Amino acid sequence: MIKSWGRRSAFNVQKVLWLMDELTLGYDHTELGGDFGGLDDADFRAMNPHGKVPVINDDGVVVWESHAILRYLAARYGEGSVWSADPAVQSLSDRWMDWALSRLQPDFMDVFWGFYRTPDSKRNWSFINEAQARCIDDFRLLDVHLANQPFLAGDQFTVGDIPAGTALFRYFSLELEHADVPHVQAWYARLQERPGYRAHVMLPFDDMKGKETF
Ligand SMILES: N[C@@H](CCC(=O)N[C@@H](CS)C(=O)NCC(=O)O)C(=O)O
Repeated sequence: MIKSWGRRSAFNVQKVLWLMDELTLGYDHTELGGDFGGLDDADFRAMNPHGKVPVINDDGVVVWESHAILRYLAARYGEGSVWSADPAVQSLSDRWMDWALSRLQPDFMDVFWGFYRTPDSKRNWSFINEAQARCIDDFRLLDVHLANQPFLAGDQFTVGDIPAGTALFRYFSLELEHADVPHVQAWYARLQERPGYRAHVMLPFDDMKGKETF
């Protein structure tokens, strides 16, 4: 059985747990990091020298970095459903995974940390507003793409929907002005129909409000 580590409140951990549900994989999950601690334990560092979650161990194959884990699991267990063996087809997912990691996620994290995880009295509104504007641009770009197809790689849900999709719940939950993006909203509604999304991504996060540490 696959073993996985990481606090369930962590955005990057949620991506992995959601995919494992999509693939109906059995797994044994241990909460680690944040208030659970354990990131500096020798056993954990031996698996991931960076001391970050998520990490998985699939019958001796240890993988860290959330998108490396997504690709490993999808390629091993999801060919024909969330993964394609055809590099051209798979690239339709891959580009959105990499875009989410390099663009959307940092932009949204600036909003999330700057606004939600910073106590009111310490908020830097010019920083938040600037990050907000970047997020709105990102979501508008997604909106144009999703105007012609229900999922990021085409007609079917794939692993490519997971990274950007994970950002939607917290983004649309924040009491801030949001981008007017009907096609992204429709995609968000489609994702909410998926049990793995509801179970692992749509989790209350109010305990993080004003909390400046992991
Ligand atoms: N790029 C890495 C980032 C890993 C990362 O920064 N993980 C955070 C949680 S999202 C972490 O371990 N933080 C320390 C903690 O939770 O205590 C990935 O995608 O896996």
